[in-house]
Amino acid sequence: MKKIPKSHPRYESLMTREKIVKGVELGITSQHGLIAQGRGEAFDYLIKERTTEKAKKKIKKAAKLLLKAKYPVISVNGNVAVLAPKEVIGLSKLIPAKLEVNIFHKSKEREERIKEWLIKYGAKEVLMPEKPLIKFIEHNRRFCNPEGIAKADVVFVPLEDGDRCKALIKMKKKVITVDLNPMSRTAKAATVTIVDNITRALPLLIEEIKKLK
Ligand code: PTJ
Repeated sequence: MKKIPKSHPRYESLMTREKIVKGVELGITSQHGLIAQGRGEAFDYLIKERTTEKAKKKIKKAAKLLLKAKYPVISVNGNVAVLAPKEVIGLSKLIPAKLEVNIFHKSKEREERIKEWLIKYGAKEVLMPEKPLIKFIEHNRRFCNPEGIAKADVVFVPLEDGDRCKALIKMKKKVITVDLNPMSRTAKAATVTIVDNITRALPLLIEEIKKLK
C-alpha cells in the first residue's frame, strides 16, 4: 500500500481508499467496490466523518441484539473483507457468530480469496455460499450456507444496498447493517441500521459487546 503521511488532513480517508485499491489488486474486492466506497465517502462528508450520537445508540442496540441471538451470522463481502478483516473476525469470536462469505458480483475465485484472506487474519472457520436458499431474490446473494445465513436468526450485513435485506426480513430473520447511506434499501429495511463508516463503527461495536459481556 502507498504510504500516506500521518500529518495529512485526510489521512484516515486516504488510507481507507488505499485498502480498497489493494483489495481490488489482490482480487478480493470487486472493481465496483471502488465506486461503493466513493458513494460511502460522500455520505461520510455530510456527517463530518464522525460517529453521530444516533449511530452510537444504534451500536448499543446492535450489540444487545447480537448477544441475544441464538444463531448470529456475519456476512462478509469484498469491501468488508479488506476494510475491517481483524474487526469482523474479532467480532465473530467475541459474540460468538459464524462468518460467511456472501458477494453480489459473482466470482467463485473472489469468494475463495475472501475466505483465504480471513483465514490469514486468524479466522478459524469461514462458511461459503453453497445453495440458493435465500428466497425472494434471483442474483448471486441468494446463495448461502445451510449452516450459516440460512439457519441464522440474526444476520449482520454491513455495506450493501439491494434486496437481500428485505428478503432476509421476509424469512423472519433480524438484520443489522452498517451503511453510510441512510437511504439505501438495506439501511431502510434493516432491523437495526448504524449510519456510520464501518472503519469507525466496528471497533465501537466490539467495545460495546465487551462491556455488555
Ligand atoms: O463484494 P461484492 O461483490 O459483494 O460487492 C460489494 C459492494 C459493496 C461493491 C456491493 O455490495 C455494492 O455494490 O454495494 P452498494 O450497492 O454500492 O452499497 C454499498 C453501500 O455501502 C452504499 O450504500 C454505501 O454508501 C455504503 N458504504 C460504502 N462504503 C462504506 C459504506 N458504509 C459504511 N462504511 C463504508 N466504508
